[in-house]
Amino acid sequence: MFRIKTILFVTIAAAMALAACAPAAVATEAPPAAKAGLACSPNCEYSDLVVGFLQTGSEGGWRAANTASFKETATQVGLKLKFYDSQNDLAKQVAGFHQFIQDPEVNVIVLAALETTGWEEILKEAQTAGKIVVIEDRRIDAPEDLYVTYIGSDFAEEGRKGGDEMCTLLANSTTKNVWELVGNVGSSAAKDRGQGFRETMGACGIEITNSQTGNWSATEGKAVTEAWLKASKDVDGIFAQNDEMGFGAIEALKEAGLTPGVDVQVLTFDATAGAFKSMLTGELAVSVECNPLLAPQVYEAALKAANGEELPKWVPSQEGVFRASDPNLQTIADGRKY
Ligand code: GYE
Repeated sequence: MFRIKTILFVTIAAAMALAACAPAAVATEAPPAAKAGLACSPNCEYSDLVVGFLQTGSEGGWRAANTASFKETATQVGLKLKFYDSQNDLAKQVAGFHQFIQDPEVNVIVLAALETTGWEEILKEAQTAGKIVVIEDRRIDAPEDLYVTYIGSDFAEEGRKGGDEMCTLLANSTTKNVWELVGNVGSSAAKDRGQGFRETMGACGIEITNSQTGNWSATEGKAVTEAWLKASKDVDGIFAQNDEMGFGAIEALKEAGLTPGVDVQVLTFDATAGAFKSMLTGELAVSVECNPLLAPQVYEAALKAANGEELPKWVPSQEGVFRASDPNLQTIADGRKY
């Protein structure tokens, strides 16, 4: 909360200074949207939407697929997309949010939140400015009446699935020591996957004996695992909160003379193409799917809101679990879009 409040104050001050010098001519034709839909309601079409998308930044295969989904679908449906790369920096994401609130052309704002907390005030500002706000990918802790809907995964359920899968993987292991590679601290994906895994891991006596953020990256995932391996090789499973950190851990295990899939079971989340490649070698044991192709549902929700329709506050994604032990894995991999 304090982080975003400070950032907000600085940003508003900067924005006011900026607004003072911005040419009034910037104002374009799109009128600010009414609370219950846009001015074109109830006959709004995708061509009436100008979407400001606040992406987190670029982390790995999942994020690249998510970004591509927004850019490609915008072209397909014929809406104007203003893409903002927050470079995994919360201050930049807040500044971008402000920029879109002040942009008269933008009538829809889509947020993939870097952190769950601190969004209430800026959401109120967006609402006052008549912007339609849709939350995608990561949930936030804010009153639901401040945004149209959240479209994204049940990360806690993914975590619970992960705990169940790790129990199966370690069924014949006398010890069940698991190391956790966490996503960016403060994000809902990281918090909820960790909480969900801890809800089900107890069923088979798993213990998390190391836990640290690898910030969704293969490089950091490898470095963190290397440091742990220098201290001890007493590990039976790696719970990596995304594919990339899992790939890094696999490299570290091999360089330490351990065989992933034999000595240590590695489980990840996302199930990107890279995960299938690694599962087909047997190095990665399981990947719990998280669907990045969310743009069609997000744009559809924005259009419905533009036409004054009420929407359910959460549209959870449909997702599965993929295992190296699956005899049809190659066929499944051949049919994947990301
Ligand atoms: O698991 C990870 C990405 O928010 C679900 O963010 C997303 C996560 C995904 O960096 O790979």
